[in-house]
Amino acid sequence: MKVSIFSDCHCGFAYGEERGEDSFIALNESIEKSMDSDLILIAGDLFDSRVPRPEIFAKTARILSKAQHIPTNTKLVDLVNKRKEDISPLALRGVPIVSIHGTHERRTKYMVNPIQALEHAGLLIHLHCGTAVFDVNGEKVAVHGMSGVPERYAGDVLSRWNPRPIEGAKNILMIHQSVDPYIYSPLDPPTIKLEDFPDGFDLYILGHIHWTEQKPLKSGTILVAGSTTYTSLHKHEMNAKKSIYKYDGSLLSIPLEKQRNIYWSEFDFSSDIVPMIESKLNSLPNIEPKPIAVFKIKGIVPKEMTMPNFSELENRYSGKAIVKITKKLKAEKLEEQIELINKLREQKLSPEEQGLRILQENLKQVNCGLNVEEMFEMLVNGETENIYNLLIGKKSE
Ligand SMILES: [Mn+2]
Repeated sequence: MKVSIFSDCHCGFAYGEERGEDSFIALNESIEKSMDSDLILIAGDLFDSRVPRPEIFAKTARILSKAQHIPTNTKLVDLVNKRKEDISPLALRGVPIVSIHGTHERRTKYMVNPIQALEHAGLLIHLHCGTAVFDVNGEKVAVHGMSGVPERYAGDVLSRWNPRPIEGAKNILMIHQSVDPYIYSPLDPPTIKLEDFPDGFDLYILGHIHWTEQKPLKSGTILVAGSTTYTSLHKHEMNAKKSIYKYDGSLLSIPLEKQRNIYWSEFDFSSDIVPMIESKLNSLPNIEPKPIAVFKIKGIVPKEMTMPNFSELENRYSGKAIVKITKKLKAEKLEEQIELINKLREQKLSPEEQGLRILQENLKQVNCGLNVEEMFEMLVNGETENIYNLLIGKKSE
């Protein structure tokens, strides 16, 4: 029995930009490297957004469909908290794919998220607080999946679900959350700790975190699956190449060869900062695809010095690398500029996200205790009647 595992492909990330194909190249390589497996597990954030445009959805669907052309002896034999009629027999051809949805794909329960849409299309099996048991040449594998929920509810959802290992099977538990000590964003603190995972599973898979790690946990092993491509860049991601994993009782990591190399440098600001960056850039090998060169600069810019033109530097070397220079610099006249840039960056949020943020702020003030995300989705869909009923307590969520 061989199970392929990967996570956080973020298909559609930076679509139309220089790195716009990277996510699809990574998914394609992940599927191709899974052709000798009996089952494929995806631990959430297959897509980069909740409503991917048709070009992105179709491209992703087409890549996934390749797994259906490879014959296997994998059979679905049992389901817990999942309806058989929701699974198309088409999804059981070839190497079946089981996926949970992640934070980037989450929509309210009244709506179809893109992972559910792929399930409707017969391309995969979607789990949320449910279990699918497979038979592979007489061996049983039970996949237990909890999709991404807002961090503040995650602990409750997990304990209410209370998954139990299936006897006589290899038991794999897959979730997509921050789990202390694996925290994706300190602004969104976790409500699950590693020790809160239920006992008795062979493998615990954690999506959401874009760097990778594995270590013993309880009766088994935890795999922090990491992402298959670079999105926002995190220092921990520099430690290992982007990979998929294969599990047959033990874990094997299979590096993705087509992902970009990444180079990470940190400098303190000084008068010769530009030549320092240039010399680092000049030393990079000329390779395809172009590597990503990240520079983090911190320190204080003396009053008499003008700020070097870093974007000129990024452009000048754009033939050789994708250069990302980020600054944490202090200088009086800079403060205002930085504030403006931050505001501009904020404006890159989609109108939906902007709206959600405003609604969140307003509801925080009235302290009404309603689920903001769900309410916002309903607003977007013009379901004002539902909201009104919720507000006057006529209908429970
Ligand atoms: Mn992610």
